[in-house]
Amino acid sequence: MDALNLQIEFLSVKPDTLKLEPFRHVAVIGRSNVGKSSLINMLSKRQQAAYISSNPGKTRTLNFYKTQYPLYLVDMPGYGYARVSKTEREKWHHMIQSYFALFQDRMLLFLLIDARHPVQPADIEFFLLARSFSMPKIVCLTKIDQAGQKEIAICRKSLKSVLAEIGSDYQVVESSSKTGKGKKEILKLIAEYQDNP
Ligand SMILES: Nc1nc2c(ncn2[C@@H]2O[C@H](COP(=O)(O)OP(=O)(O)O)[C@@H](O)[C@H]2O)c(=O)[nH]1
Ligand SMILES: [Mg+2]
Repeated sequence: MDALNLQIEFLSVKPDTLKLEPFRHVAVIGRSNVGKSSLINMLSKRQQAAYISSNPGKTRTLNFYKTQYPLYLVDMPGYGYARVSKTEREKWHHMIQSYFALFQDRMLLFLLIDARHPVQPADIEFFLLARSFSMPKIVCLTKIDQAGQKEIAICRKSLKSVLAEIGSDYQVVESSSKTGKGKKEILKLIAEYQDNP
């Protein structure tokens, strides 16, 4: 598999089970602007498959893409954007919780973290939320092309200590949607997940 063949399926503000076929999900989440849509585009044949927002905090829907496996790739709404009201934040929380609750037994989760910075409080909040759900989880350090070795080391160190503290275990990969770094490895992880009974 050298790329995913993405087909936009539908957008939904709530995980709409009626419209979903019984496929597995690969969900992509992280702070707004961390590079979720860019990563999805990197993995896909059609480079502009996923919508890259010029307006952070705007994507309030779960964006489902059907791939050739078949499998759903899901671009999730970002978190940690400052200019979001409390009500919006609660809605977001509710949507994520119900989506995970419904599909945790057939989902692989990629949590994206910006390699240029240490893990942020909003990421820690998400780690705590995700801890209650059973799906396999992978951290992807993004924007590696723009991060110095020292920054990457600081990011990895803070990640390690947060994960140790909350008792979670995540595999870690690195990516750059600019250079294509991580593309092969991530496609392989997805293929392995799909092949696993
Ligand atoms: N240099 C660099 N820029 C990136 C990378 N990934 C995303 N970006 C940029 O970061 C911004 C936000 O990306 P986007 O994919 O929309 O983030 P999202 O909000 O998480 O979906 C855009 O301007 C992208 O071009 C990367 O790996 N390297
Ligand atoms: Mg996006």
